[in-house]
Amino acid sequence: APTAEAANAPASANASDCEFGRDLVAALRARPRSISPKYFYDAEGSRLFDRICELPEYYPTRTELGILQRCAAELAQLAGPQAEIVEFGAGSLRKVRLLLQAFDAPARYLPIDISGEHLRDAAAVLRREFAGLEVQPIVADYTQRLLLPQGEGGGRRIGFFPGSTLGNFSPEEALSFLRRAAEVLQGGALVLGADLVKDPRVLHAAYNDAQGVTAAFNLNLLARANRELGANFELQGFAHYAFYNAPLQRIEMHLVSRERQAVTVCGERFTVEEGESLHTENSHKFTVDGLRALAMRAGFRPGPVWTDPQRLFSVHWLHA
Ligand code: AVI
Repeated sequence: APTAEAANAPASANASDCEFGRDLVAALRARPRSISPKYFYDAEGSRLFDRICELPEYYPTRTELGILQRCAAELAQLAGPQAEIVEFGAGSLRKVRLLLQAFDAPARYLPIDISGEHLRDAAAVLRREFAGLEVQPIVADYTQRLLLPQGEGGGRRIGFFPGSTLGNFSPEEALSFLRRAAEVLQGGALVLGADLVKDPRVLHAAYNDAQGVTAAFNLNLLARANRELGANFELQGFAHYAFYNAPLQRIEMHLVSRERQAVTVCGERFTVEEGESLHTENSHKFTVDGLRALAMRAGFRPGPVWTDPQRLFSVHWLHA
């Protein structure tokens, strides 16, 4: 017989049905409230992120592309012939293309991504563009332990993790990701992009763009909950709030309630007070030395580092 609790449960949505529902309900119950930034990236969120990368204020994408263009020949030298490139995430065709073009007869490209659709598209484009390159997409969560297929050629295995996505992890998550990466890349290296600590005004502008694309990206989390979980968030009732937390060297993004309001998610009703926040993202910024020290703790031997003339962003070669 159903328990009293089960009998009272709403017929429509059930938090335990999906990870997003479960995590959002847990976030709304907790104090302070926070949720993983991975939930930004549904189709709409990924489209908004692509627009962020083109914004005049969002310097990381442009700057990293410029650095990669300038250091590609040196990366190719370090990698040697017939290297295998393992990309953690497959969101940056433009960036990996620079490596594939510069490397000496790259043998294989293994993009790892949670979205199979994203991977298929990326793989098809690169197969057409690079005849002779074996493209082997892997549908997996690269933050978990990975088993990669054995390399067949004699080349080195080179990991690629651009965009400073490492900065979206907590320090503990970053360390354990790097530890696992060092294991799977043993004998090869990791090419890692890391955004640098800088004038807070530059950072503030990058996450508070004039066109409001970053605000829409942040608010899309609530829109997504309305679409997927049957939640009833009033988007106008929440403000995008992003600031640089200097002691912790990170941009924090929050959604702050403009008024006292009630919301129902997965059949559970929550009250959100005026001024209360849901913490949606951290974007840690690094110093070159700090990043190298972190990489060493994870088992890498730091190699050359490249930056842009304004020292906004850095690209690291880390021997595994
Ligand atoms: C994906 N990641 C590195 C971006 C960042 O800058 O932390 C996500 C982002 N959030 C707001 N704007 C961009």
